[in-house]
Amino acid sequence: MKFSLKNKWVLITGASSGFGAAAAKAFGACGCRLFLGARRLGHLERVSRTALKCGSPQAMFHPLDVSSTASVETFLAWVSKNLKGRPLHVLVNNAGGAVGLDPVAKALDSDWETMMQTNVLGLLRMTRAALPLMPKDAGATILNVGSVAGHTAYAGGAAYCAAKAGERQITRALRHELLGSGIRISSIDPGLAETEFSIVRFKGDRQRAAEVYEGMNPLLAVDIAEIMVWVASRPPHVNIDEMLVKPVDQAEMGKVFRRTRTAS
Ligand code: NDP
Ligand code: 8X3
Repeated sequence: MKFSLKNKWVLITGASSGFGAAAAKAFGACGCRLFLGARRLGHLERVSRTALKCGSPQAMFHPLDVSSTASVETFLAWVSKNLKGRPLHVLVNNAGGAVGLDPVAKALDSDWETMMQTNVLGLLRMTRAALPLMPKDAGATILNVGSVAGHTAYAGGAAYCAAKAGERQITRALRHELLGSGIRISSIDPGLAETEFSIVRFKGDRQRAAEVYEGMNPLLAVDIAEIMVWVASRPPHVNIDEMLVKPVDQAEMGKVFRRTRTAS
């Protein structure tokens, strides 16, 4: 039997764009009440309005920088105040991404540090701070966003692949730690998806970012958002441990089918 998400409280990190913004819409459409966090408040405000239009009874937002323990704690104190003792049912640890595609020999400390701070430490901090608010009964869910990069490795991806492999291992460790609590935990690991991901990776170079998806059909943010909702709405005794989701046009990392341009 499907688990009803109606009126359940859902916290989404990285809700200002991409998968996080699409998740706000998708959970909102299920009647969920939302806590949205990211650094860009203007974007969060727009996402909140859209989620309300989609059917969310409440879509609140607050600044969040997952790379700062103080910011995470302030954010969770705000969540706790607004929950007023009610439980947080779903935590979506989505904030993160890649910065740079340089080989180790040339890469910058600052890029490595950002990737570890967001994808790894941010996820740990958020989970530690949110767990006390999650019900110790059936149906609560933690959804961690991993990547195909956590399953393989590619040149220029050392730190990002390590970070997403870290996410996968953290999810697995938590699966042990949460045993008996009723709290479910999943890693959703997408392949190429056209969001702001590549624009961020290439530090604003939109041309280079667009080339990543040229001639192929990438995943869309909504594809992953729908999967998140599906995972969280399984019957409470079902835990989807890991999901590797790639576009049909991507067989492996770096092995992508691209249609040649037809002359017009
Ligand atoms: P986007 O760049 O569109 O979204 C990234 C989100 O993370 C933004 O909302 C951004 O918000 C937020 N974020 C980044 N750093 C921080 C921070 N320090 N504190 C809080 N929020 C932060 O990319 P995606 O939607 O694609 O990325 C979402 C997740 O999916 C990431 O973890 C990424 O690694 C992963 N992923 C992406 C894939 C892809 O191909 N697109 C494939 C596999 C995994 P803001 O800047 O406003 O803070
Ligand atoms: C994002 C997918 O292929 O750029 O996690 O590493 S990839």
